[in-house]
Amino acid sequence: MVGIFMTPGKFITFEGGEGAGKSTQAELLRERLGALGIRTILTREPGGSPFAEEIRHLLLDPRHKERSPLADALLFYAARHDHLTRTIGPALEAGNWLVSDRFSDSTRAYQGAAGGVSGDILETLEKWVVGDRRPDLTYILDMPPELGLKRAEERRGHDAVDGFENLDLDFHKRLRQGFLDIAKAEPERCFVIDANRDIDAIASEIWRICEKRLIPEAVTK
Ligand code: T5A
Repeated sequence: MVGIFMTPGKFITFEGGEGAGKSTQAELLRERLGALGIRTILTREPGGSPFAEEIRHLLLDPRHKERSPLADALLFYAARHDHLTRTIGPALEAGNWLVSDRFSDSTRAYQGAAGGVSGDILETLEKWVVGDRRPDLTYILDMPPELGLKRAEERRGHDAVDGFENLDLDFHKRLRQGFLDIAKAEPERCFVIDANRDIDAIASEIWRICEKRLIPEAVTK
C-alpha cells in the first residue's frame, strides 16, 4: 500500500544526486499546493528539526573527511528519528502536507548503493526508525552526475565543498543507479523525472503527477 503515513496530511519527498534541482522544485511544489489552499510545510534532510539540524552541521562539515559510510548512516538515521518525531509526525497529524528535500531513499542510495553499507543493515535501521511507513509520493530527479555537480559548484561559488559532493565520479554514478533501482523496485511511489531540462518544464511534469495522484483524494475528503 502506498502512503502508509495514515494521517490526514500527505508526505512528498524529493530525491536525487547533487545539484539535480530538488530544493528548487520542492519550493515550487509547495507554492502550488499553497495556492490551492493546502497547508504545506517544506522540510529537509539531513535536518528539519533543531537537533537534526545540529547533526546536519556535523555531517556536512568538510573537515570530517575520514569517516565510514556506516558512521554516516547511523547519524542520518539519528537525525531522521528526531525529524520524524518532532516535525513530520506532528505536522501530518495536524493535517498539513509536508514536502521534504530528501528522506530515507538518500541513505539507501548514498550510504548503501554508492557507499557500500549492506542492505540488511539499512533495512534494520529503516524498520527501527521509520517502520513500515513510506512517503505518499517520491520524485527522483535524475540527470548525469557530471552536470549536477557542475550546477552545485556554480551555485556554491567559493564556499567549501561538502564531503559528499567531493567524492569521485564513480561514487556519483553508483548513486544515480541506486536511485534508479529504488524507483524500479517501487514504481507505485517513485517517479523518475528528467532533471536536465528547464525549471518550468520539470515543475509542470511534477505538478501533473501530484494532481493526478494526490489532489483528487485530498479534495474529496
Ligand atoms: N545525504 C543526505 C546522504 O548522504 N544521505 C542521506 O540520508 C541524506 C538525507 C545534503 C548532503 O547529504 C547527503 C546528500 C548531500 O550530499 P545538501 O547541501 O542538502 O547536502 O545537498 P543537496 O540535497 O544535494 O542539495 P543541492 O542544493 O546540492 O542540490 P539540489 O537541491 O538538488 O539543487 P538546487 O535546487 O539547490 O539547485 C542547484 C543549482 O542549480 C540551479 C539552481 O538555481 C541552483 O543554482 N538549478 C537549475 N539550473 C538549470 N536548470 C535547472 N532545471 C535547474 N534547477 C536548479
